[in-house]
Amino acid sequence: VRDRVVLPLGLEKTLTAQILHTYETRLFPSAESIEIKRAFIEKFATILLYEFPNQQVEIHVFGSSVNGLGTSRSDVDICLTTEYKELENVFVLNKVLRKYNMRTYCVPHARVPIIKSWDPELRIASDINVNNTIALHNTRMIQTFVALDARVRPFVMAIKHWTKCREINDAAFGGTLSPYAWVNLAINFLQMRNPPILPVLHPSSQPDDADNGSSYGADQIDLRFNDDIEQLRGFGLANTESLGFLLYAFFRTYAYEFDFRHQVVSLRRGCYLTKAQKGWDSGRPSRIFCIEEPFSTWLNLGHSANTTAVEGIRQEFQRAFHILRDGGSFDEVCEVYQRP
Ligand code: 3AT
Ligand code: MG
Repeated sequence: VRDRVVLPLGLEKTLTAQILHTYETRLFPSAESIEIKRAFIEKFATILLYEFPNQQVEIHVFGSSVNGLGTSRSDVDICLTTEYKELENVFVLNKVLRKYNMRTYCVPHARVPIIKSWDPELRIASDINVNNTIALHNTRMIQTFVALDARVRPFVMAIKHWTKCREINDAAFGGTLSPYAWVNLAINFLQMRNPPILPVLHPSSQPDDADNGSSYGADQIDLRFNDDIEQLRGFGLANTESLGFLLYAFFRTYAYEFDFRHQVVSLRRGCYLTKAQKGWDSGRPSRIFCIEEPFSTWLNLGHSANTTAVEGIRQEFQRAFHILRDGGSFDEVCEVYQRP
């Protein structure tokens, strides 16, 4: 494997062009889709105002529709903030939305309870939570990374696209990894290039690594990170690797180099930690593929994938790597998965 580190220059250039082509023609969100999202937020705000005229309820949009990594088909992730505690019961809002013909269902027992809604008029899906503001911070963190180097957006979107086509991007129903987990993996990879393309944004003082979360409540999370884009701009310029090479190296890394048994991906630190360091070496089935959540560091974003799922994901990395190594195209890599 090691002697295949270099992708022939011709292939690298072709691959870069293919990624950019897919990015520009299929991944970059259309003006129309952005307008639909805006119209949906406006409609939602009107409904809230009408239904809860005496309560202050604020709408915050997070996730891929604002972090720069969404496509035309991405859903809208919404966080409502309010002092009106009754709204924290997802069934309350669920009932309201149904009055307006939204198709909805509740996921009340998730770590973050949400309402999943589909608006048949505007044809748009959304996930709505109430008063869970942590994702607003990690959204701003991802926005910051995306702004720092022109390669980040097409690189991460290409990976998200591949995971969707290969059906390995569904934590809740597919038992694989969430889009957010994949984004963490992709950004950490860019931090670990030599020279690095992306910096570490978080302060080096750490919550106790081996902590299992018991002493950290949601209100005690350290939310600090460097979001000074102007100061950080140009950080990755010493690295001149192309998109094609980066994608090839990404697949190779996770196909053959990353030590799933012992290593933990940490975007917070911009490196790999060990499972032992984090106290994650007990062999639990939720700790096969370890990706540390950058703010809530006791959470493993890979918890949804069990041994079989991780084996399937590794096979996908190997498949993608082999296709590119043998001169195949990005379209072949992203061929829609055919169930056996
Ligand atoms: P799509 O474009 O919708 O596929 P996305 O980037 O919106 O991808 P997700 O739908 O997985 O990603 O999640 C939406 C946001 O929710 C992303 C992140 O800000 C937050 N989030 C998701 N999972 C977690 C988690 N385990 N811990 C903290 N925040 C999370
Ligand atoms: Mg989303």
